[in-house]
This record gives sequence, C-alpha cells and structure tokens, in this order.
Amino acid sequence: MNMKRHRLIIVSNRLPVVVNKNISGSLEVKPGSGGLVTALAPVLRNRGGVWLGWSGLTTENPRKIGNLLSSLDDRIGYSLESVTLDENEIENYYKGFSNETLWPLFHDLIDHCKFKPEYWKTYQSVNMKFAQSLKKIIKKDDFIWIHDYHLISMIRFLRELGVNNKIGFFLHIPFPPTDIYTRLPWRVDILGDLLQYDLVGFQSARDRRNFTSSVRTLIDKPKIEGKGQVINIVRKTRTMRAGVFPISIDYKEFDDSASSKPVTHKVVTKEKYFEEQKVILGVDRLDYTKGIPERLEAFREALRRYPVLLGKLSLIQILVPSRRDIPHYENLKIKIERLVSEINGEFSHSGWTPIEYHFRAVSRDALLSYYRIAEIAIVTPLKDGMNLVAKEYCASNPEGILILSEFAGAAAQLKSGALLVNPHDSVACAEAIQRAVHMPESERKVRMKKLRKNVHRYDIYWWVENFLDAAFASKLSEFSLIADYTPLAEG
Ligand code: ADQ
Repeated sequence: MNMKRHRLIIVSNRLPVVVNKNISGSLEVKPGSGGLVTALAPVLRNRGGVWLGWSGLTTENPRKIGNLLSSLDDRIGYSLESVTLDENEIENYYKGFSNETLWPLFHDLIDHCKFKPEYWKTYQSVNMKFAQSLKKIIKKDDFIWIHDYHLISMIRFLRELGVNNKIGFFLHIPFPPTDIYTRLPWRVDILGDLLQYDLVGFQSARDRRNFTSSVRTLIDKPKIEGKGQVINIVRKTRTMRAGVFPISIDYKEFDDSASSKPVTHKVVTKEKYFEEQKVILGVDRLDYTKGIPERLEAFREALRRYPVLLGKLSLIQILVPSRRDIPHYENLKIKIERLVSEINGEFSHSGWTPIEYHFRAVSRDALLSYYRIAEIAIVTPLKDGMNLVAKEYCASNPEGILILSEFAGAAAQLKSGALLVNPHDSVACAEAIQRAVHMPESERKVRMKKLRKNVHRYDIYWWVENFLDAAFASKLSEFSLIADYTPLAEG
C-alpha cells in the first residue's frame, strides 16, 4: 500500500479559508480553523495537495480571488483553488437542493423538504462546474477526496469528463432509512452517483446500513464482501467500498488548550459568577436537527419535577447563527427565544436566572472556558451525522458528565460513558439531568475516563489515516485498524 506517491485533492463546498471584503473594499483572506482543516492540512503539506471549493463570495472577479488565494500557498503549504458561484446558483444549489432538500431529508425531516426541479437542475450544473474546475488541475496519480452532500453528483461528471483517478467521498451527515430516502424524486440518480465512487465513508454503521438497504431496494441486490469497518459492494459492472469512519477532533489540541492560561483566566471569572450553581451547557449551530426546543422543554420539565434544582442549576445555551435566510431557521430562532423567555419568566428569582442564552459565535478560548465550567454538557440532536460538540466537551473537561442523544452518530461510540437519552422524551431527559446533577464523583470519573480514552484513541488524525488506508488497501484484510471496529459499532 503506497499512498505517499499520490497527491491529495480535497473538494468541499466551502474552502478552508474565509475570504472577506474589508471596509475599504479590498479582499482579505484568513486561514480557517476547525478539525477537518487541522487534520488535513499536514497531510496536504506532506504529500502535496490542493483544496478546491467555493470562496464564499459571489460578485468578485474570479481572477482576483485566485491571485489572492495563491499568495497563501507558501504560508499554508498547499494550494487553494476556488469555484465561483452566482446568486442563482447559491439560491438553487446551496440554499435549495443542498439545504432545503438533502439536509432535511437525510435528517429524516420530510416535512421540511422542498422537492423542486429547478433546485435539482442547478445542483447538477454546479456539480458539473466543480468537476470542470477540478479537471483543469488534476494529475494522473492524484487521489481525490470529495466531502459532503453538496457534491454527491460530482463523480458522474468527473467520469464523463474522462477523469479516471481514484475518488473517495465522505458523507458528514446521516444517510436516512430507505422509506424516507425513497421520497426523493432523484433517489436513483443520487444512489447511482454514490455507487460510482471507489470508497464512500459514512459516520456510523447505521448510515451505511441505510445506504446498502436503499441500494437493494432501488437499484439491485449487490454481493457484499466483508462485514467489518469496510465492506466491498460487488455489482455486475464494478466493485466499490463502503466504510464507517466516525469523524473526530484534534483531541490533544482541545485537551492542551483547555488548560492554557488565557482559558483558565476566563474559567476563574465565570466560576465566580456561577459560584452557587452547577452549570449544564448546550452548544449548537442554529439548526432544527439539533433538538434545541426539545432540550429547553426537558430543562423546564426538570425544574418542574425536581424543585431541588431551583437556584442550583443554570443552563447556558450557546447558539451560533446559521442559514438564517432559510425561513425554517428564522422561525426556529423565534421559537427558541420564546421558550427561553417563558422558562426564565416562570422560574427566575433574585440572584438566579435558569437560562443564560447567547446567540453568536464565541471565540475558541471562550468556548473552551464554557466546556470547562460546565459540570454537565447536554447534546440532544434529533439526528446528527456525528456531533463534534460532544467530543470537544470530553476532550476539554476531565470532570464532566455528558448527556447525549441516542440519535447522534457519536452515540454509537460514546454510549458506555455518556448518559444516553431520547431527545423526544422530555421526562427521560429531565430524569437524566437530575441523575447527572446528583451523580457520585466515582461514577462520573469512571464514565468520563472511558469517554476521553475513546475520543483520544479515535481522533481526527486516526480518521484521516483510516480513510486513506481504506481507499488504498488492495484487500480488506489489509486494514491495520479493522480490529478496532468493535468499540465503535452500534452494539
Ligand atoms: P455541524 O452540523 O456543524 O457539522 P457539529 O459536529 O456539532 O455540527 O460541529 C459544530 C462545530 O461548531 C463544533 O466544532 C462547535 O465547537 C462549533 N460551534 C458550535 N456552536 C458554536 C458557537 N456558538 N461558537 C463557536 N463555535 C461553535 C456537520 C454534521 C455533524 C458532523 C460534522 C463533522 O452535521 O454531524 O459531526 O459535520 O463531520
């Protein structure tokens, strides 16, 4: 297995940098942060690499953006190539098919889906545009790794354009059960596209099982070879691989930074404020899949059922703004804020407000300080590909307790240390909150130790290496890490 000779090409909807126009009208670019960039950047640097994606701007001259991005090459050690999108493409491909069709459908929320032919048409043309941009930069031995639901169809156009390179795909969001997936008018096209990849990675065994079941129902009955972390799907014309690769975080970076001086300074200030109370923390992007109203209802239920918590437990809910030009998101924000004010109105007394609510992105240091002061983190998505907040909390707080939705991809991996809950069951969630508040220290320590060990062992570097191994191993038995699959399975 010699992967070293292959240059790595990463493709994602957005580039790993933020391009902005400053007040004087000139363009500025800042290297992005986040687990994926942190993990892939060294790999791209080592073997040579390119990251292709949309810059985030619509009206700028592509050449201007290109020049600006290439000025970063030396600093970051790999190249950035941008695709330009116009307003219509953003409307129909990005907001439309990606975020109003595939996103809700793949999270089982059929009522939120719009199935518009013009969305599909533009999704196709933008995927073609990405394929054409990629074709211009591709070399014979490059390994292409495409990310997420925005770009599933890219493979079809790449193959039509004569690109024969090995191509992998990773789906960051769940793959839905067959009875939900079949509602999609373009169900056969999307499945057919996924089957053209050499390797498709899913977050959990649940997602891969849903995928193979839809293939059986809608396409044909392939032969499945293997039953571990990676399987071969053998069809008449070709064989592809499908694997389970739970994404993770840079554990060490979170662990180290959480105890750094600037973070500790913030922790001390916040601890003074919450001296009398325990803190339970929610951190999410504003999204209807994250189960935020359900969590607030559960917190209200806990305060009603267990008066001992009044004045003793505060919920800090941090919400990062997201997709606000889609009506469902704006309505969700209104619903959340109404609930926060209802709960605060019902229970506050002088010196104690049950919910502290922030609607903004917070800095990394501030986020870590919240992770550290929170005795409990409550992560209750209705469905989630993985959920990195759960893992970030474990890496940042050795003393904490994690309440986790059984519908987060992370649950398969973290179930033995976390308190698993059904986010739709407000009574069970309230009981879990009460249990967490009163959990004996010895149990808390044992649970968090298990969680941290797991997140540490299967960190983001493991994830990248494991995916690349799966793409290049000539036989399934060649996976060095396959023996480690059991602890990640769904039990
Ligand atoms: P997301 O749906 O964005 O990702 P998640 O995995 O929870 O969800 O990641 C959110 C990230 O945003 C975390 O790194 C968190 O720290 C950060 N964040 C959240 N709120 C913040 C705030 N107020 N301020 C600053 N930062 C904040 C998709 C899928 C997930 C999958 C990831 C990665 O939906 O299921 O885990 O991709 O594959």
